[in-house]
Amino acid sequence: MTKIPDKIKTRAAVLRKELERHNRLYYVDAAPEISDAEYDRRMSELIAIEEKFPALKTPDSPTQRVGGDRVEGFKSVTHSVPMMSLDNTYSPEELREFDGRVRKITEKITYIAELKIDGLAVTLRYKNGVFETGATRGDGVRGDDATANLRTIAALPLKLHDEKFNGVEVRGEVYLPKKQFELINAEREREGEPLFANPRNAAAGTLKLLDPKIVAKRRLGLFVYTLLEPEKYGVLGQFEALEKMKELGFPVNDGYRKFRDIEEVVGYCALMEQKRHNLPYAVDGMVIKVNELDKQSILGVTSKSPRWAIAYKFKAEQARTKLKDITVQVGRMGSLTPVAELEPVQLAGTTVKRATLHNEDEIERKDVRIGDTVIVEKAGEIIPEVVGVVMDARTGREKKFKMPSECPVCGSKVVRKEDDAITRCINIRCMAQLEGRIRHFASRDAMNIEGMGPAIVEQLLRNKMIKDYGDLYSLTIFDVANMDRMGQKSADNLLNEIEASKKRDLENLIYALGIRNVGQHTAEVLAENYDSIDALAKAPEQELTTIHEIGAVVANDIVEFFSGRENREVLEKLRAAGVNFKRTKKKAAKNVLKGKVFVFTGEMSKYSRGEAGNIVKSLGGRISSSVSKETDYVVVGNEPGSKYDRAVKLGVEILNEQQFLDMVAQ
Ligand code: 3BA
Repeated sequence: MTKIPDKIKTRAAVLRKELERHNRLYYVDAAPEISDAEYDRRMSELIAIEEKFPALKTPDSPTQRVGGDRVEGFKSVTHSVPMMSLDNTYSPEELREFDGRVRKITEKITYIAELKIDGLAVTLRYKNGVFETGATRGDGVRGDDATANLRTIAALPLKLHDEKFNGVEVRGEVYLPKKQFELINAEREREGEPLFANPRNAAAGTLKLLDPKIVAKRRLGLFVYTLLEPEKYGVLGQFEALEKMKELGFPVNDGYRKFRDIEEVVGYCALMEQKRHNLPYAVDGMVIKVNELDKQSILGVTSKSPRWAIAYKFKAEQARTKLKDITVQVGRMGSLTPVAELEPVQLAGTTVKRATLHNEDEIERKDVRIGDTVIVEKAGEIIPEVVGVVMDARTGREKKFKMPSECPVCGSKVVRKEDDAITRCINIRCMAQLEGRIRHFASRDAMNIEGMGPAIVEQLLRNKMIKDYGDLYSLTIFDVANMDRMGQKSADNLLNEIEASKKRDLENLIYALGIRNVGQHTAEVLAENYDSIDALAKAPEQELTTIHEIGAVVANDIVEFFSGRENREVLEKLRAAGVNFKRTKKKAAKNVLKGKVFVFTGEMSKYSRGEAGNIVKSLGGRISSSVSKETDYVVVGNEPGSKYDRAVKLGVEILNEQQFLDMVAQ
């Protein structure tokens, strides 16, 4: 029996208590104090300790929680058979060419035409008729384990109708119904979060969420279309495979049809192209497959896609309408975007009144003028685009557009740098930017000031109650209670939220500052390398670039940010208000791997790369993707790649999985 060092016992106890508290804050109080990434990091650390000293694995440990499920993270999994991709075609002519290629190699075939669901490919495994694991396609060879999130999909059978086939694997598409997509985007708009461009991105984003409870609320859908090891079921073709999967209880989209002739396929594609807008989910084309399995094997595969299948992509839907005016929108980073104000027109099931014109050069290139009749297009995206002008409809009375020389929001001079297509307002006190900056500061992964919605920020700025985010901390109950539609209780809540935000972690504050090119991940890296805002503000550019993952551009942006007089003033306001500028002590104390560079190669049995990486980072170490003289350790799992050879050659210390686990557990 290994003796457990006291240090480890204490650490495990502290982690357990902390994790339980954060779990409660997250699920019960809906008021998390740390980011999901930070939570995962602490959880990984506890898991690592418990693996090393199983005696510490008590039934009440948060690692043993079932249902909480945030434990899982996203392990990477290697697919049993690689998930291929599909070649695309865009015209009936290309479909006929596909048919020609197929018939040159084999004959007496039939085709199955299926709807091409605009979603995310997944693979699902069942053991003894029970859903076991599911993963996303990833790069085709390896994907992310998404079991907990997939389990929330109502259409996904947890138990099959027939249990006699042990080891069933099917593949299909997870999608977000159009209606859900609109609801989610409407909510994101209210919260001031960036919108999803299309249902596919929204589905992908949803499957990546850490909390299956939120995933469940999004109501994802599922259709399957591939049955692996079909011979096991005695099916001879794709048609029978689809029928078999239905029998087993899987959701199969009923748009599939069998045809003998490519002309029939072309006709069916044209029909569905018309009908697709009546469907409750997005369909971006058709998939045409040779039905017979023996013929499929004869046709074989190329390096990335089967020769027996092809996708036929629908054209983006277009409409013709009149361009009444061109207005200019100022984005939250100061970019000026020309927007087409249109005579309302029906397009892909919605009314379109505005469309983007991207930038000055695009307007020039397409020669778009005010008063033109234009073609607008919507390719599954939410923001339609002006793709061209109907030149025949031109009268000569149309007016050319000129980009304003002043910002339409603040009136200060705008600049367009050479080799930049975008015109920008560079006044950091510009309302358009200010609103964005403050909303960003208050957002969930930054200072997480709940209740600081767009309407509130807009009012604070309009009434000149704040000039920057530093002023948020001097708001009084009188200021807040006097705002429109603000009761005493919500005023109290908002002030409490602002007060609570003073205790956020260093990484949240760094992210909240809105330094150009410093996203959440970079902010984390910086917080791991510097103890405080002051240390970061003093860091020379040269030193910053030596940090792994911080490049020259980011280093420059950071130095520039902290050298700006106005920014410094705002920082002083934050300091005076008592906002936490320092990394919490605990984190500093566990920097046992400080400065050590790790490279992973091969597969480990206990952790995915991401998890192992998080452990290293949580202990102050760094991860690199390639072996060099600067590498301190190469951790070698099963089937290591060339990195192993390189480590041997360079004489870098090599650890096996157990040695690595021992190292991180001490
Ligand atoms: N059928 C997507 N791939 C599909 C199995 C092949 C295939 C798709 C399909 C390769 C859809 C590529 C990713 C992948 C499973 C690999 C469909 C759809 N068939 N109906 C021929 O509806 N989007 N996508 N998925 N294996």
